[in-house]
Amino acid sequence: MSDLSLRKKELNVKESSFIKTLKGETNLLPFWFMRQAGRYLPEYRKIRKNINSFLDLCFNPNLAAEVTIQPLARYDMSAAILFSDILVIPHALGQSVSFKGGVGPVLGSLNNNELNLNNLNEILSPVYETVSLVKKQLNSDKSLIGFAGSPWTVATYMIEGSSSREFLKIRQMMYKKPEELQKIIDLLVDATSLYLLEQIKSGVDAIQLFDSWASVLPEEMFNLWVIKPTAKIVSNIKAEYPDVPIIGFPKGAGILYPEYIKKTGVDAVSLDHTIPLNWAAEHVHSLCPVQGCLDPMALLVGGDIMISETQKILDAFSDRPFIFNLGHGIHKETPVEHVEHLVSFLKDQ
Ligand code: 1CP
Repeated sequence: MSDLSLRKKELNVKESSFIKTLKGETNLLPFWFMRQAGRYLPEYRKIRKNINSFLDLCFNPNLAAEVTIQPLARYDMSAAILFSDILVIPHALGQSVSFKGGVGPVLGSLNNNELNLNNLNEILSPVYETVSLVKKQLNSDKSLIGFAGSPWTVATYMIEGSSSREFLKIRQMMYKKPEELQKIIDLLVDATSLYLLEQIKSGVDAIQLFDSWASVLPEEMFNLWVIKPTAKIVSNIKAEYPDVPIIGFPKGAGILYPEYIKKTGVDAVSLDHTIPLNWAAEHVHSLCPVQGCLDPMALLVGGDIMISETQKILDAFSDRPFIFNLGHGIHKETPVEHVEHLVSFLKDQ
C-alpha cells in the first residue's frame, strides 16, 4: 500500500474524508452527487411507486432513511445527503405544497399573514427522525449532509406557485414591493435557521444551502436577496455550531462567487458546470474548498466524454481541498452504469 493510501486509511478512521477536506486536507478525493438518491435509481422507483405523494415519502422516516442510504449501498460515496426537499419549509410555514407527476411542485396561494413558525419543528420532526436513523446506520467514515434551500430560491416557489422559467412575479415584486418580499425572506431566514439547527442537533455532519435560482439577479439584487439572507443563516448556525461546515451553492453566480464567499461566511462552495474552470481555480478555489462540477449531461452521455470532462475538473482543482460532485442534480434518465463507471474512475485516482 502506498504512503498516500495508508494516510487516507488512517484519516478515514478518525474523521470522514469529506469533513477533512472541508477543513483543508488536499490529498483525499471525496465525492458525492447532487440528487444521488432519486428517480434514476431502480431501487428508489420501487419505493416511490407505492407512495402517493412525494411529501409522504419525505415525512416517512424509515423510508426516507432507506432512500438516503440507497446510493451509498450501491456506489459507496463519501457522503449521504438527507432525503427531503427544499419545499418542506413552505409546507411547515402553512402554505400548501404538492408535487404533481410531470408538472413538479404546485403551491397554494400565498397568504402572508397566515404563514408562521409556530408548528415548524413539530411538522418537520419526521425529517429530524430520518437524520437520527441514517446517522445510526452510517459508518464513521461516511458523512451525512443536511440541507435547505436558501431563502431566495424557496421564495421563488412560494411566490410563483410552481417551477418557473422567468420568475416574473418575484422579480417584479423585488422592485415594486421590496418590503413585502423582505417579510417573506426574513421569515424564511428564521425558519431555515431553526430547521438547520435541528438537523445538526439530530446528527448531520455538514450543511448545504441550495440557491438554485441565484443566477437570475443583477448584482445589487444578488447582494440583497442571495448574499444577505444567506449570511444571516450562516451566522445563526455558527453562533451555536461553529465547527459544522456549511457549503453554499449559489448556482450560476459566475463572477459573484468570490463576493458570495467573502460576505456570507460559508466554509465552502459548490460550483455549477457553467463556471470556467481555470477562472474558478484562480478566483474561487483560492478562497475556500470547492465542490463540483461535472455537467450532469456528461454523466448522462457517459463513456470517454464523461471521463475526459472529469479529468479536466480534477486537473483544475485537485491541488487544493476538493470534493468531486456534479454542477447540478443527476438527470433522471441517467443510466446507473454511467454512475458506476464514473465512481470506479474516481476511486482509481
Ligand atoms: O417524485 C419524485 O421522486 C420527485 C423528484 C424529487 C426528488 C428525488 C423532488 C421533487 N425532490 C427530490 C429530492 C431532493 N430535492 C433532494 C434529496 C435527494 C438527493 O439530493 O439525493 C434535494 C437535495 C432536493 C433539493 C431541491 N428540490 C432543489 C435544490 C437543488 C436543485 O435541484 O436545484 C430544488 C430546486 C427542489 C425543488 C423540487 N423538488 C422536486 C422538484 C420536481 C422540484 C422542482 C425543480 C425545478 O423547479 O426545476
